[in-house]
Parts: sequence; structure tokens; C-alpha cells
Amino acid sequence: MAQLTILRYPDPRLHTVARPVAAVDERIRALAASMLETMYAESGVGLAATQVDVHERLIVMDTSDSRDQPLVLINPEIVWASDELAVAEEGCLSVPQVYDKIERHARVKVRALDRDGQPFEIDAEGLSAVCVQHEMDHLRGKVFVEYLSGLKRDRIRTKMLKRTRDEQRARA
Ligand code: K2U
Ligand code: ZN
Repeated sequence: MAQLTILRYPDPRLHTVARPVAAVDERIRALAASMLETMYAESGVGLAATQVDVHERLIVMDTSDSRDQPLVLINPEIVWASDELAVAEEGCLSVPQVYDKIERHARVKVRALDRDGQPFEIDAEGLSAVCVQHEMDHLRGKVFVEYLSGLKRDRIRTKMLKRTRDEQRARA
């Protein structure tokens, strides 16, 4: 396993649409393991392959309080979503230290393949529902700040570009 580099907004690669995973093999299992290692190291509760510059339909999650219940979702699809909506505070490992309220479906049913290629379904609500919708957005090249106003998005873009520039200078 290895800790992976997370793309930072507004990196254009974050807007890539991921392709389906063709085969659930050792490469995908190793990638999922590295994504989980990266997610835990960054205190995230989810991570999409897009964020580590791999453009295949794979997300990992762990919304447990004990941080020991990892979920690997390969070729995930939302097969049902509630009409009821809910607003939650979101953040993103690709947009560090930025949080804002986003409205999403309160409950979703997700179908995916597990790390062994076996199909499974989860009924998600609460943080799990928010997280899986957030990650599914990443797989279609969408970052949560795109739901915000143009003014907010521009300020976040400027802030992220400055932070990335300052960090690069500090490493030079
Ligand atoms: O995709 C990511 O960048 C990981 C996010 C996923 C996430 C966003 C919003 C709500 C739940 C999960 C990270 O886990 S960011 C850390 C975090 C966790 C809970 C709430 C806000 C931010
Ligand atoms: Zn994110």
C-alpha cells in the first residue's frame, strides 16, 4: 500500500469523467487499499479515485465512529434516491479547510461491486448518504464547490491557488 497524492481544486483533472472498472483484479484491490490508507491519513470519510488522478469508477468510504469499517464501492450506481432532501455541511480533501452547506437526497440506495467483484447494495442515510453522493459527484468530474455561488467559487479558487503556490515556494 502507499499513501497517494490528492489533487487539489481547481486542478482540471478533477473534472475528468471516470470510466467503468473493466476488471476487479489485484490492481484495483491494491488501489482501493492505498486509497483507504490515504483517506484515513487525511481524516476523510470518503475518497474517489478521481481525486488521486485515477479515472476509474472506484470510491472508498468509512463513516463509522470507530474508523474500522471500510467500504470499497466499484462501479457504484445510485438506483434509488428519496424525494426528501437534506442540507449538510460538506468539506473535501481536494478543497482543504473549506466547508459549506449543500442540499442532497436524504436517503439513497447504492448498488456496486465489492473488492471481490461481488455485487452488493447499501441503503444510505445521514453522513453515509452525503458522502456517497459527494464521491459519486467526483466520479463524474464534479467538485462540491460547484454547487456554490459564482462569487464563493471564485474566492475558493483564488484561495486554493494561493495556498498551492505558497506551499510550492516553501518546498523550493
Ligand atoms: O471526497 C472527499 O474529499 C472526502 C470528503 C467526503 C465527505 C464530504 C462531505 C461529507 C462527508 C464526506 C471528506 O471526508 S472531507 C472530511 C469531512 C467529513 C465530514 C464532513 C465534512 C468534511
Ligand atoms: Zn471531495
